[in-house]
Amino acid sequence: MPKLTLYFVVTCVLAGMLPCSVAAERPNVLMIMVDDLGFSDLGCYGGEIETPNLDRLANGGLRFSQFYNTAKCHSSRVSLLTGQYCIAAGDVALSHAVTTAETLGAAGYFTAMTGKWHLKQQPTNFGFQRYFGHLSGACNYFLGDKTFRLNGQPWQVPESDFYTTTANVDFAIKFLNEARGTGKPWHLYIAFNAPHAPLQALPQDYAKYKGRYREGWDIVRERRIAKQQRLGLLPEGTQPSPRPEHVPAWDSLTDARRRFEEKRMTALAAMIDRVDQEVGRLVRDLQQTGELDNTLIWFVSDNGACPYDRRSTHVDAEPTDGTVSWSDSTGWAWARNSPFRYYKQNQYEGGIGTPAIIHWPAGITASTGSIVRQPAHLIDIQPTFADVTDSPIPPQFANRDLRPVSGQSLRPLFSGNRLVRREPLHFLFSKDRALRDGDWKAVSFRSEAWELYNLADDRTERNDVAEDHPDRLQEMVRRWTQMTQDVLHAPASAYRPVVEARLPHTHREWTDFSRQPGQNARGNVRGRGGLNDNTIRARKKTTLEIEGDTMQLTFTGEDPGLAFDRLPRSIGTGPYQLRFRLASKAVGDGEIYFTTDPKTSLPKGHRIPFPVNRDGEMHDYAIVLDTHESISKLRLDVSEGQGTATIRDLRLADEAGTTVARWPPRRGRGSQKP
Ligand SMILES: [Ca+2]
Repeated sequence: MPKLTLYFVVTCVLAGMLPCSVAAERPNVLMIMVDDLGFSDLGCYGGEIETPNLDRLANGGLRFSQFYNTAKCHSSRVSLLTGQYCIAAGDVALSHAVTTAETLGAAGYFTAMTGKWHLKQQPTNFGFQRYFGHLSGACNYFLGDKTFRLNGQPWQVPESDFYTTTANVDFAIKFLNEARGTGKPWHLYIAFNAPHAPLQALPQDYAKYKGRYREGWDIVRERRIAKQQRLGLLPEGTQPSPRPEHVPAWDSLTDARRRFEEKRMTALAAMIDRVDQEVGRLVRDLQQTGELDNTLIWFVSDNGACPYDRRSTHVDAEPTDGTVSWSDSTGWAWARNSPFRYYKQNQYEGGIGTPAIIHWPAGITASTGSIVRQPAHLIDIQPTFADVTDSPIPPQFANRDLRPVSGQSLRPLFSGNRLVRREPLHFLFSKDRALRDGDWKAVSFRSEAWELYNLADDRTERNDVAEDHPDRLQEMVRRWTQMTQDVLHAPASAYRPVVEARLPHTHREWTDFSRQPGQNARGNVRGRGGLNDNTIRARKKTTLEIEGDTMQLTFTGEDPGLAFDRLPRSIGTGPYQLRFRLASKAVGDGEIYFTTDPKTSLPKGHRIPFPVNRDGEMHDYAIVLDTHESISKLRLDVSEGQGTATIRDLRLADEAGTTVARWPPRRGRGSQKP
């Protein structure tokens, strides 16, 4: 072997290409990310969907039982590419980070990407020398959209014979052939959009799964859990989470609902099967070119199965061309995240737990087909790539103010060793929060009261032990808050104290099974509200900090304000008065928007301008909202541009002056001031 290396060095020096001696030994790196795949969807994770190619990679490599993503599309992509938590990296702008393509590219790799980008600019602005795909978060699988690009230029989607999952691998193989011509090792990142909504499958794939989901989600979930137990995926004695209140028993559904739900899962299975077929096609290409042995293949999902049931058209048809477009089903999302609780966006295990497969015959010495049971996270990918390809992550980069990488190289796991985690794993997406520290996990549903679980014997988060371990929880919340500030550099609104929990948890975009199939249009369904229903949303260019009953607002540009997207049912019907105290040091007057029609998006609807006293002193306001219907959405803008304002005692009163809603709500258990 040393002789061979020497021969390469000599040849390369003579040819004037010194780096190729290293290149001959460094692995190729293939990163595959799928979109909204449930923890149990793959065969090797308990699923009945046929995924022989991915199963083969797992059996010839390693499979993780505790690999984490960030529970959402764009934030997972940021962490995968940068080794950092999303907000720390500069979010979609990646302004505080370098990507895997930039790191490996600087070390002599040929870099390419296909599929969904979902961040600012284009992959070709972040080190990918080749790119084919869509910049958008989702698109029609057959018709595409206007965001398709090929190597930085707009690309016209063909009018027929197009399907994104297949096109991604067509271009991947084309780019690999180019890479081979350069003699460099390569780094390819494929970001499949499947099985993200719209649920649309190739006819032959859909036909394969027809009739397989007639028994419904209760039975499918039971079978998946039984298979997971056979596979030894989770510790013996793991109890599956029970069916939540918001998912009805399959047997209780109407015939029309069952017909539609069966077809939705048929489409999802077909889309996932197609991903597996395309991965198989790519792996065969690596086999034929002799590259499979020294290619590190890494497969993950960006988040758990999606429960958001926003809009479906043509529910009586089959979704096998671009004219039919269906959204996800909360019932199937529950079954697909077996045995865990909750979904995409939630930081429970059902949201952040992903199948994760690593395959690298030349580099993995741990027993093939074994299960890695230590926690790992997308932030570990970039450090691992840097480690195994000898491509140091640069400490500085032109025009970017880099922040430290939080992930750690997982290379010790490749040889069956333990990884010593330097700090807890931090989770935050929008209002959903969690911290994983050793076996302990603190988690909050949409900034409602913190819960505490010991995952060593309760991976499925069934037994909240917050009341048994108040000191531990308080310390974990303190640590979460400190990391949110010091590691993520998140705005204060991201770590404002949690509020009291409203149980059972609900979300207005989960399937409303009392409606006809297809009638779950976004925003149609209201949550169960109480007096303290709280969904204040700081609009763009607005930062909101809450202290007691005081809301402190900072405006950084035009058109700032507060939105109330989910008003409690208890508000009854109008007319109402919106009452508040306001001290303004910002420019311009105020306006209120409201609508009584849930389908209407503000600022459409009613508008009420009002003058604002801008002397910085507290003044009382009472503005009449003249309607005899029930308001569904409200927006309060107290300024037209930059400045600061303080709002106190904000409440909605009925005609008699009785308060029917107030903001902000009371604080709940586990509140922790930074
Ligand atoms: Ca996703």
